[in-house]
Amino acid sequence: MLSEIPRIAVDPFSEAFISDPYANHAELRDVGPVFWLEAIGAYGVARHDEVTQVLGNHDIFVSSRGLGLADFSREKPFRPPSLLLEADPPLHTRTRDLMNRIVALPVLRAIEPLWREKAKVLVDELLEQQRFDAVVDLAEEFPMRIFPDAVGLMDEGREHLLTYASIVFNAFGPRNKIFEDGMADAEEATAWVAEACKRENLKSDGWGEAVYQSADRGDCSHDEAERLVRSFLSAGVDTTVNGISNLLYAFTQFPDEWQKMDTSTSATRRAFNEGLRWRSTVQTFFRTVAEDTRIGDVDIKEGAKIITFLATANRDERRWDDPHTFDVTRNAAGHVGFGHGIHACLGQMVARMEADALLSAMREKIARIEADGPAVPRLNNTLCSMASVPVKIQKTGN
Ligand code: OVM
Repeated sequence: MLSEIPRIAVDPFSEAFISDPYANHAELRDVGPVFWLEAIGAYGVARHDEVTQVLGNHDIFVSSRGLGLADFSREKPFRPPSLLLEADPPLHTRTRDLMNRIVALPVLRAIEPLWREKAKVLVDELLEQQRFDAVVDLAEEFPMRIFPDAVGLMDEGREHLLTYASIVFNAFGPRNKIFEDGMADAEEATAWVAEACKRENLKSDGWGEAVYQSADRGDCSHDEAERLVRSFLSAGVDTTVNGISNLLYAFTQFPDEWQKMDTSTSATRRAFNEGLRWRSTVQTFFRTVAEDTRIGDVDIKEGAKIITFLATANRDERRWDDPHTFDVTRNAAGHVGFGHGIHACLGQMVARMEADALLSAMREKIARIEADGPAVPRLNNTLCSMASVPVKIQKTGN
């Protein structure tokens, strides 16, 4: 019964909340297993158990009606829906299988040496300075040096990628000031992305062209291929940029963790996973309730929106020991920073490989990494994003 549901006033898309999301998370977890958010007119789940339950039940908590506050069955989507993110089976099964093959392990293995080489080059450049900005000089720089090339994007205009992604991630929230502020360069960025996804503008050896070759084989239409390439551009850059930014921010907050990580893939992999748990890049995603259901003893009606607080679940003391501590030796497997269930991040192996390459190159040459002034957040309705993380480093061997 509705009256039994805890109702809360917190607005997860207010500037106050987004400027410091972790300050408000305990209330979301503690108020109950499921709650009603007055400010946005949606249900919420913030504990690890309920978040995985909702995400695991994709037939009831559907994606095709949008991953944001808007219900696509009633409101026009902000852009033509993603054929992966904003799709349910059977469409999702077909597009996901196709895209899984494009970023399959053998493909990644083949490209890994190049990424490791590029990571070393970037780290050598950074070592010439003792202080740098871990966001601008590193977290934005590294993915931009490798990912657009892997997709085979045209060279001109790649700077629009970050603008476009921040618009897409803002659009999952309400049309608030954060969204409007991000729309300043929207037209140009959106037009560039539309051009960049066309087959004639993609290089012949990249993942983009590989999607079109799947279409040639009949796995999807050529129009669908264009939209699937758009998914690489939407989800592949800002996510890894902020994943790396947040991880380096974690190291500035827990500087003794750096030495506990060695250059091995098992160590860097663990650290990156723990970084995503401790400070999750994608903070929230919605589902829409496709048929009347229950969570615990709460009745939930068809058509309701429900927001899953992924980042909050990743610090749930019911699931994790000492959850607010960033511990590179922790096994953070089971975190929901990459989501959970059939929609779990398609690019997670790509992201992990980027992080491994970068962390191992850094750890080899850097003995200590510390904050060099206050970090500056960048407000986004969905992403936990950083504008600046100033750091100072000590090289190994001196
Ligand atoms: C897409 C897409 C866009 C944003 C995020 C995302 C986290 C996917 O266009 O498929 O996944």
